[in-house]
Amino acid sequence: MSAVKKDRFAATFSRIKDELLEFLDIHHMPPDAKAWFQLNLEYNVPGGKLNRGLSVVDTVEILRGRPLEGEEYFEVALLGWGVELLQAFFLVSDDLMDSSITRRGQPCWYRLEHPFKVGTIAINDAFMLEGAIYFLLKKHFKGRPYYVDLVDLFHDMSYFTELGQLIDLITAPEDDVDLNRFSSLKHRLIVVYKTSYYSFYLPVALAMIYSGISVPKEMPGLAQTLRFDSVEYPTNLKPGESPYHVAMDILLPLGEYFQVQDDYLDCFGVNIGKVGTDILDNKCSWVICTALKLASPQQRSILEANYGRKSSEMELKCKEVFEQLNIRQVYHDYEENAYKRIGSMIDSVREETWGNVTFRGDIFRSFVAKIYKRQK
Ligand code: DMA
Ligand code: MG
Ligand code: MG
Ligand code: MG
Repeated sequence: MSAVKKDRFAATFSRIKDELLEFLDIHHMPPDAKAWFQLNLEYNVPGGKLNRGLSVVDTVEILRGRPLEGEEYFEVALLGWGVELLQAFFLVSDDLMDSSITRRGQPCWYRLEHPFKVGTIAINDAFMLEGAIYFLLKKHFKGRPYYVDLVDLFHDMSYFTELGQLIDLITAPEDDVDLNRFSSLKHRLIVVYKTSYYSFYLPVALAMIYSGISVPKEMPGLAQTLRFDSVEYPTNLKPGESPYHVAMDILLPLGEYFQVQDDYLDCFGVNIGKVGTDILDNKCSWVICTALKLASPQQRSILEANYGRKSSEMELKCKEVFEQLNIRQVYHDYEENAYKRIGSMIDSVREETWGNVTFRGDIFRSFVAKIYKRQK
């Protein structure tokens, strides 16, 4: 991805931050509160890959067929920062719930000791990151015809993500390992809800709403091509009811592929900016679901005895079984397959023009290019 594009997007953060902090001044918040929120924003919002935020800008530019400039660029970037704020809200809470150690190459926010001890105040900090989204939307978009569509979309995507986090967490109880709970279908349900909606569909749908593509009476709730009773995918797109339906049909499976990468890197990645915790946390990850399909009864009992226990020796035992089962190779095959399958869905997208914007498959190609063969 072009570093210039990322730098241009990143440069708009200081104005976003200033607008958020100004609100605390207006409300007579004391200097220590302002300093706390400022660090919360600086520590948790801009330090990632920024793919989600950049995708909003990229998508509007592809729809319009021209680069964005000036205030128009800022408005679209602001929607992108909305997605990044939502991501920060989810990550701060996710790290607490997953007992994670590091994130983006630094200690997780809840573990911060200096300049102040964060601990469980991180819960309120997460809520404030979420609140910041709606403050910004109101400030910049209230009164526009599509304001309520933007707000609704952020609310819906948040709720779906929370459903996903719920099933992720209750499928991974701390003191009750039962590998029978895990399956590839369960995995799909978890990852589509906890990751695909907010990471993939949200940025594109925001860009479409902003660009004036009319919102159908019923926004899609679930991709028509995605099934939860079979791991097979239909190979061709059914004609979508609206471009929003087409987008969801492609982006939910793409998000599933992205989360499979995240699960793989949790176990096998090096320098991914975070320490993997899925084995210790008893998570229904792609790695364990795949291993269970291939394991002999003996290998399965090693996994039964060592998965989901808070011990790094036991974690290593699980990794040994994963190596014996050649999970790395299975992953590379999965990736090639997913890449081809999603590519052919994108090829079948029909171009459609709405006033001065054209909905086309290139929107999705830029997403695939951002994640194919990613190492972190
Ligand atoms: C990611 O799940 C989902 C959300 C909503 C943050 P995860 O725990 O696998 O993410 P990570 O590996 O980044 O902790
Ligand atoms: Mg996590
Ligand atoms: Mg998690
Ligand atoms: Mg993970």
